[in-house]
Amino acid sequence: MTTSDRRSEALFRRAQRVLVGGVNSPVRAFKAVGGVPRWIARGRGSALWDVDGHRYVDYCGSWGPLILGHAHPAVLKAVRSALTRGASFGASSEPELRLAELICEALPSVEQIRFVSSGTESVMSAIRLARAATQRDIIVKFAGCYHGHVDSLLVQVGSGALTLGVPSSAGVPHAVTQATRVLPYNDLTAAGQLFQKEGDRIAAVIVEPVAANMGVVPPQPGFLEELRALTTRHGALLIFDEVITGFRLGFGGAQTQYRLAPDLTCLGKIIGGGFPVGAYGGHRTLMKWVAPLGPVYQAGTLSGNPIAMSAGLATLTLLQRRAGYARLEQLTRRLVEGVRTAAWSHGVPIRMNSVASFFTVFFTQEPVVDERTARRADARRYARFFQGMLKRGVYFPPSQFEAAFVSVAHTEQDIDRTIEAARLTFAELGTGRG
Ligand code: KE4
Repeated sequence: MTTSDRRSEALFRRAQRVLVGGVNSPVRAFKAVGGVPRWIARGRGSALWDVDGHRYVDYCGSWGPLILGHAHPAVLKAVRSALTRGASFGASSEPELRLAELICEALPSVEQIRFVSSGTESVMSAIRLARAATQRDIIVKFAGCYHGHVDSLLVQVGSGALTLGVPSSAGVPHAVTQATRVLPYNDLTAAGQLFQKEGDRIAAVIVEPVAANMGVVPPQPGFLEELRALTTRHGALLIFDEVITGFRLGFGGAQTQYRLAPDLTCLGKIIGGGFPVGAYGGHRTLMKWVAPLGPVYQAGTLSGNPIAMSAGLATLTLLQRRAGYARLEQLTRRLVEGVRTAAWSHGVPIRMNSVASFFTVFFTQEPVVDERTARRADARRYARFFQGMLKRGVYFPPSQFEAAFVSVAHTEQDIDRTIEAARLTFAELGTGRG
């Protein structure tokens, strides 16, 4: 720790007395990258300032919600105005209706939605709905995909039977994961074999249409299309977890980008503009199973909270009007190319997977197409890269297995500065000093 991290270090030490691990979400503890987790004083646009006064170009973006950047004036204005009318009513108010209408207009497969307060809640609810609507139990997920801390999805492949899920977290009974199957991402052979064996018992397949939680791993051509065909053929539902890709991969999300219609869509992050939010939705014939219309119970004190709804509405309205996606993707492409060139010119082999405005720098020479190849990347070298960038004023996600995000607030200068920081960091890594 340098003296310049003194306040972060002091706050982190104090926090460990009253907050588990000093954090409210594990990845923030910097265990994967080491060093002192930076405590943030404020953010604006593409910049973060920590409590020791350091400024960073931010590519963590609060893990995805801040596609407009920090403290966007339009979001601040909407939230300030909403706050003057009260924070929460436990009753319906117009912002939730207007945001629902905007989302249903943007996503062709979504006729009705239900707001909740996190991505985890949206996934948990969608799974319960899928099981009820199909009267089946088995849920299929993909290794390396993360869908929130839903008990039945905190699984890894069990030994022996290739697809049987076994708990990957303490506190999750085996009984809860017995109806979960785990397949390799991008592996249609394995998917076909599982459906051949158990297709008539599968309630749903849930997939990140572009995986981002093993680092960014795009779907290979035909992967999503075949999942759609398999689920349709066997009477199972297809759930797109678009908590990250929703309104990130263009205004219509991955389902519009890939021209596919999932049966259910899970959303979060961007639709709340940085406030606690989640949503799940689909065709009204499916959604009618959910209380108060149907027998699937799901509820939430702060679901549809007017402040979060107002922030989401301001965010999506601005995205819809300005459609800054082309510029976002151009900036991201330039950044990815610049970082890749910097690495290879210093003899540091990396692979960069990027889609739209999110990407991952993998420290490996082989293509990263699933969790197995992602896990072969050198996470220790990523940690040194992370620290090298951090000391040069660039804040990447503190884990090799996460996505970095560009926002509409990022400037050409930010990109140039990031590429220069990468060049200096790779020079260090190339000599083994970093
Ligand atoms: P939340 O419950 O954290 O709002 O959303 C869960 C979730 C669901 N689906 C996908 C595809 C997700 O990426 C997430 C959460 N993403 C992580 C980062 N990859 C959140 C960061 C954290 O856990 O601190």
